Amino acid sequence: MNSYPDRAARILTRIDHLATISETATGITRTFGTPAFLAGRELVQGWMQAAGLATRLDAIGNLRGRRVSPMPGAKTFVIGSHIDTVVNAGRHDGPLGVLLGLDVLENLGQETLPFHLELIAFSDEEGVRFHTTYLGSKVVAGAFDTNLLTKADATGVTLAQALAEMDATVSSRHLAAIDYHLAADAIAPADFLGYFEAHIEQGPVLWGRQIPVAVVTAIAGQRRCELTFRGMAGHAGTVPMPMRQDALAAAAEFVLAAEAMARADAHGLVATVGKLTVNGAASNVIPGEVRCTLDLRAADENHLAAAHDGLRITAEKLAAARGIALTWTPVQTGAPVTCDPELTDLLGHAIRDAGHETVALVSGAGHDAVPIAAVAPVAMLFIRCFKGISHNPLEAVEASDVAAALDVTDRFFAHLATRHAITY
Ligand code: HGY
Ligand code: MN
Ligand code: MN
Repeated sequence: MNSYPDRAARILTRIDHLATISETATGITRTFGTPAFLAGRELVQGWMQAAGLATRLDAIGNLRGRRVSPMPGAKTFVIGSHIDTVVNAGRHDGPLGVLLGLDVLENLGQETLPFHLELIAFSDEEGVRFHTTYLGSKVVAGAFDTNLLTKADATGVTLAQALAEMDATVSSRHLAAIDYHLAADAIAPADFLGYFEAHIEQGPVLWGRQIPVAVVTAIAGQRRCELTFRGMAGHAGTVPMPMRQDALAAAAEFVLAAEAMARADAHGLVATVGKLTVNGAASNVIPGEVRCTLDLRAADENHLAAAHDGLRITAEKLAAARGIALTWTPVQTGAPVTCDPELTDLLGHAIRDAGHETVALVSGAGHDAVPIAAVAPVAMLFIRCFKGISHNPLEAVEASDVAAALDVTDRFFAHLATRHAITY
């Protein structure tokens, strides 16, 4: 068997190779369905096929490789993460979980598993292009809303058109029945034994405590909204201040109100305005229309709902006081998710066996485990990352932490195989 340091080194070499593929001349950006995304997926598919996995691309563009069990009645256990990225991304967010999963499959040897083991590289977890996350894992979970097929990206291309463009081999007949194919790509709950995802923590706890890995007990809920502030464009030199309906000043007041509310919160609420666009922007024009996003997260659903509703009231009041019309559009609502206690306990057991302290964390970041948790037990392993930095080119991991994660994951699947071998 290859040593954990050697296996970790090869994973990181592959991550570096994948990171050279981007939509942009500098940095890493591979959003759903773009040529760079397709090239990156093709690279990973080649590695999966070289490992002897039978691979396929499903109707939403997920890359899937399966190790079939000969056991009668075997169910499917999925290991995976995503291969799409945010803009100017780090290189580990997603690919580390996919390539660690591939390495675990490659090093399983010839032993017979009592379940099918399917590696999935999900096609769209970040939701950058179509502003709705988990497209890939929602299909696998049987939770894909076909109304999303009409969602358009910034250039007006719909998701359905993007799917047609992504895979030239897809026939018009296939597209005509895309609803059927998307539904057929789900793993039925009765056959879905469970899901495991390894992912960088994307937070500062493990870095601060100098611990390589942690179990994830829950994933925070999310509220994503789009806001439009409509005032009155005007001449920057002639309109007296009291007469202005400055949409950008209103949006700026909202951004600071959202930040102040989250800073004052005692239950871990976080609020982010990640995108803000001034329509018709010019230095000598009073902004007439501004659009921005809002991303709210909290571990408790009621607390999240109360924060969302409270902030919306604040926004409406500050807009009215400025003579600004506000449109508040919910984009995505995701309830908090609890990881499966049994699987998580098994993972904690594997961490202790590997000689590490068992730390339990709640994830502020969303993951493909979120939609899957509705139909199957999920477990997640966090891996320490440099100062907790993510969604940033500075994202980095230590090879020794990847080696530790491999050791833990091998043990986790050994425990899982033992447990399910008994039940057959
Ligand atoms: O936004 C998130 O939580 C994740 O990176 N999709
Ligand atoms: Mn991720
Ligand atoms: Mn991410």
